[in-house]
Amino acid sequence: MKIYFNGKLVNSGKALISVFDHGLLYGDGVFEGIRTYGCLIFRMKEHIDRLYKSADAIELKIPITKTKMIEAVVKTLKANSLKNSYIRLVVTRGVGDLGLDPRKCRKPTIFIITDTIKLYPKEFYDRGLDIITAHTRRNYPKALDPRIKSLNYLNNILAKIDAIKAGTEEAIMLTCDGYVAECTGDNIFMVKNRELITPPVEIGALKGITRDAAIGLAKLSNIPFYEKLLRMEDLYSAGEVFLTGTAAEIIPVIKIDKQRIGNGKPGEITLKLMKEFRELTKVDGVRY
Ligand code: PXG
Repeated sequence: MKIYFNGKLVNSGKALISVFDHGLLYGDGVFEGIRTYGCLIFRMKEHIDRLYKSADAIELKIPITKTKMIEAVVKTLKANSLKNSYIRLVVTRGVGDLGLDPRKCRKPTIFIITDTIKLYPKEFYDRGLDIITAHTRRNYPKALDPRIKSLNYLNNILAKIDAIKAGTEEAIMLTCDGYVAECTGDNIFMVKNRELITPPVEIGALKGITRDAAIGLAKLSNIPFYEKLLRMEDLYSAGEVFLTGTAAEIIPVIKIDKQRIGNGKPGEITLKLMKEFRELTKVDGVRY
């Protein structure tokens, strides 16, 4: 497998990070997870824009232009003859010394991994997910804004451990004030009285590319949509709940904390959006 590593394509065994890289020492860096459907890179521009925004937010200047970055992604995909793949784009602060000082890192490290994608089994989509509320709260936005897709995912990993211990696939993370934020690697939506509702990202959630796509599809179908602060009680009493994410796409949730959601089956609006999203993945993106 070829990896793009600081401007060159190298064999995976040669794509090695220094132990002094601040991405490793401090989680000081940003990343993106992008998907290709056939030879279409889904919402490539949006992912690249979010990467540069995340970098900006941590005052990390990516040394190549967005156009060069897209070329690098395409080059890596082609070198691995991949279709229907997963792209991991990573930019770290680079090699520094053992101190925190980012000024010691003179050159950001950029690497791109393209690989096959690991998906939830089909029955999860047919039946819906059974999830829990994590004990771990989402990062406080004024400490580390969850809108930054940084390499520091320990907050999410701790919540993922909560999910694993409970025998579930995902966990809902609440803000420090107890409002629903998102899941460990997915955004969350509910449907009530045929209205679609999701928490605003400002309270502490990633502005998911799939989230935006789902909102766009709902608007096209004239499904009333709004952002609102949600408590767990709102989710428990929802007619439908679903998650959105690059890997998961749109996936129904039928149980939260052992409580049945709606009639315990994927809901009508969820199924409609799932179907429309799959159509969208055939046309929305950059071809290579
Ligand atoms: N919230 C968080 C915290 C995420 O990490 C999403 C929402 C959904 O965003 P997108 O843009 O993908 O719709 C994410 C993204 C993984 C994995 O392996 C998960 C994500 C990204 C990359 C890998 O579980 N989640």
